[in-house]
Amino acid sequence: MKKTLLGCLSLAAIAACSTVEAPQPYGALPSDAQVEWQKMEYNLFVHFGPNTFTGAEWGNGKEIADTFNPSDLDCRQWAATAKAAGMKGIIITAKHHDGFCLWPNPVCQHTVAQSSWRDGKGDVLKELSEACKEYGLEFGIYISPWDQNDPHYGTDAYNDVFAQTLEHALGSYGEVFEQWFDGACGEGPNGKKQVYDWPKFYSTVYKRQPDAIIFSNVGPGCRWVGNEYGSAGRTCWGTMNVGEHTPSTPIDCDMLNVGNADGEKWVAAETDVSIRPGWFWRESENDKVKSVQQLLKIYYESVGRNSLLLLNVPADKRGHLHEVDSVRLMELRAAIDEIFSTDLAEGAKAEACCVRGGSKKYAASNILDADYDRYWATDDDVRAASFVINLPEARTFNRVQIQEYIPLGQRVSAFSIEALGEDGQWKTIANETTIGYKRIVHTPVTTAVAVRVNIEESLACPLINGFALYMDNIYESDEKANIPVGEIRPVAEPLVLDLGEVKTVKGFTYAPIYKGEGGCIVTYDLEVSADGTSWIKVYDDKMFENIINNPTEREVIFDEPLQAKVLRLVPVRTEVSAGAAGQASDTYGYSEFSIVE
Ligand code: FUL
Repeated sequence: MKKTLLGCLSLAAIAACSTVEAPQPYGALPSDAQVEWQKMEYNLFVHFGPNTFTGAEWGNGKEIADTFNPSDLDCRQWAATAKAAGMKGIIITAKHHDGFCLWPNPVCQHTVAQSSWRDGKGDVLKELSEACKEYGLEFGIYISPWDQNDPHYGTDAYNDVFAQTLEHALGSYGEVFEQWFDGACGEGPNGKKQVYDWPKFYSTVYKRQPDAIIFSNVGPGCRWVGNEYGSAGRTCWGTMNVGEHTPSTPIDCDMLNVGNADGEKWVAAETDVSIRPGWFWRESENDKVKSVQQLLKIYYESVGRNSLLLLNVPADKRGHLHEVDSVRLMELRAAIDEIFSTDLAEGAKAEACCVRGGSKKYAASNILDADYDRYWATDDDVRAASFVINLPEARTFNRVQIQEYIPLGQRVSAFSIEALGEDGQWKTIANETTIGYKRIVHTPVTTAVAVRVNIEESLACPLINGFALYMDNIYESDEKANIPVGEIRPVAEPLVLDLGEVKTVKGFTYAPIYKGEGGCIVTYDLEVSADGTSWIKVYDDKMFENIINNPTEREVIFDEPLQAKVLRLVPVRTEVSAGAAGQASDTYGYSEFSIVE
């Protein structure tokens, strides 16, 4: 008591001793589980199933159970790799669109139990959940609602089968941190239409896993980022107006990418992207694993933009993460460690234009301490404010990391960063919009003795709990890496490739344009000719699986090599992405149409 009284004698401490009310939460708030989920930052996605053995991106549900036959499944290798890569959890495709279950699902006849793999006694979910426990990783499950095998699909009965499937998968393997609902459905105009019972699915998940984060296009736990190339919006709100949308209704992908200021629900963006062009492993893509440069770009555009990165590394036919991919993950880890190992704001002192009630509890120094739950705050009516980080000496950096205290809501909508040079001049080095859980801003290489962050607009009084400076000498360029440029064409104009002479052709490749601009060819006819006048149809209404969401180059190899002088790729169905669903478009983009010799 005596000590407290003495403390209050100093003027500075008077405010500390008086009660300053804590800031009120603002807008839609994350649950504790959502905050913990966001803190995970970087997780592993593993696509594995019959497609691993057939080379398909989307199976068709007609694969026999024996198709799935890993020669040496080793989930401990996946977990050890994820752990060493710095990831916090693993999500496995327990059931993809082909309907095959990687666990013995009692309500389905198309599972590991019907296969001869390990005499029908194998269980990937069991093995992976145990490996996750052993390595201290969270375990998550992807289950596709779209099912091309289940005989009930397209009828009400399927909703019960699907709910029971969820109940079994989520109730049998201990804690599940995330349930992933894929929104894709490639049935096409004549396909089966399923009216999903989403409320039933959600309640089934929560019954078994009350704290699970449910992923779908629109949450309720977290939302899809709106693309499969690994980029959250430069403006990225954790909140969004979900409105009447369900996970299976078409939705504006730009809205998913950016979210909504003041959005009615907290559904932060999850950035799912594959380390390879496709989601499933195939031999032909062993040399197409993304480079460290490409992965760093993805890291900055997801973790650095208030999103969680879910990086897919597919398991191969052995049931291992392939060595090319695991080496790349370690290279990425080493790069991230090097970039972020030294906080150049170390030893700095923070000051702010204004502190909530003049109270120490909300002082600018909270920005620099390591305690997540201590933050700098201003008075309630403040919408613009700044803080200065005074460095102990001139330091050189090109990354500024800022964190907002999201448990009380995301607030900042515009901010700038200035640097004080050794010449005594302040210079603006960045103008940005949102911060959120974590924002890593790229700036020019800057040498400064102080850095000032000006919160220019905030929906409520700003709350900042983290700041750091880094120097990245590894990432080379902000230019979009390997983005194909091309042409947008009307559907009526097929792609024609004249080889000039008759050649032996093993197959062909088609690449759309980045982001699927102008749409993609989803289904096509392929015709070949030896003279340019008489044509043979090689494929009739064949599909580039998942191309609208993942508009990467596709290689199609014919069953037998063909003799051809001219090839004609005739679009049948062209679509633009509409949140994992497709909407017809009357144009399509292409950046490449070439042969495989
Ligand atoms: C998409 C699916 O169609 C892909 O096959 C993949 O699973 C990806 C993560 O989601 O919508």
